[in-house]
Amino acid sequence: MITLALSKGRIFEETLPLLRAAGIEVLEDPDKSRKLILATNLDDVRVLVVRATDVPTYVQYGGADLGITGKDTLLEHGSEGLYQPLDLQIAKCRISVAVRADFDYASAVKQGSRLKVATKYVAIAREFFAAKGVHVDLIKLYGSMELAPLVGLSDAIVDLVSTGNTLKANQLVEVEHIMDISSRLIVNQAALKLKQARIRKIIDAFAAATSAASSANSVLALSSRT
Ligand code: PRT
Ligand code: MG
Repeated sequence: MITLALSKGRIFEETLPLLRAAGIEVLEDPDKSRKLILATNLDDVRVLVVRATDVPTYVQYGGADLGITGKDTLLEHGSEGLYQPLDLQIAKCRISVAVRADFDYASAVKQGSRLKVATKYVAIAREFFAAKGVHVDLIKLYGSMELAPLVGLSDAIVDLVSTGNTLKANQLVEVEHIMDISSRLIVNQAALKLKQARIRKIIDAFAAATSAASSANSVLALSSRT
């Protein structure tokens, strides 16, 4: 049996075409079913539906053989025991620093004052500000980071940005781009040894589908320029 851990929402949606390319069809829609283990068209492949932040944990401890997780989640969790063969180029976004439009971030950073930063990404934020030599007080939140500067909980947030609409709707502005984010395929290292042939086949099919999608995208980009 091959077990793949996925989170509901954007990663699930964007993974379906890759699974299809590997000949795998998930038989139930996780938004309609309450089941946490979903069958596929293949008797020896099943999908676990877990919280996005729990995907690396399931794969690390062998609850799942493979998983798909954002680079953001992986960096926060750490990648011990995990083999990362592929950047799937899905669920793309960036991780940024944002502040209230009326907050003078440049001076706050220059003056060496302590910056209060609210984030779910404590490890990423700590490393980023340490490299800049900026002193920060980190406040751990689990969601809706955008609220923190609005009510004075923090001066800044470190959060994911995709269209920028959430920041705009809350009168926040992006002041630093920390890094680009996309989702990665992760594999349990012991499972890779024990079930090598089967897992290799899935990795290869995902790799082929990912490179086909990226060349289709570059053709689109070229044709939209003419
Ligand atoms: O929702 P839940 O608490 O269960 O978990 P989660 O929020 O970690 O899961 P999910 O499904 O929302 O995100 C899973 C992964 O998708 C993340 O770990 C990222 O790798 C990736 N991803 C890509 C994003 C976004 N784009 C994104 N825009 N995850 C979250 N967002 C949020 C962001 O946090 C912000 O609140 O969307 C908002 C900003 O979007 P824009 O378009 O308004 O800029
Ligand atoms: Mg979410």
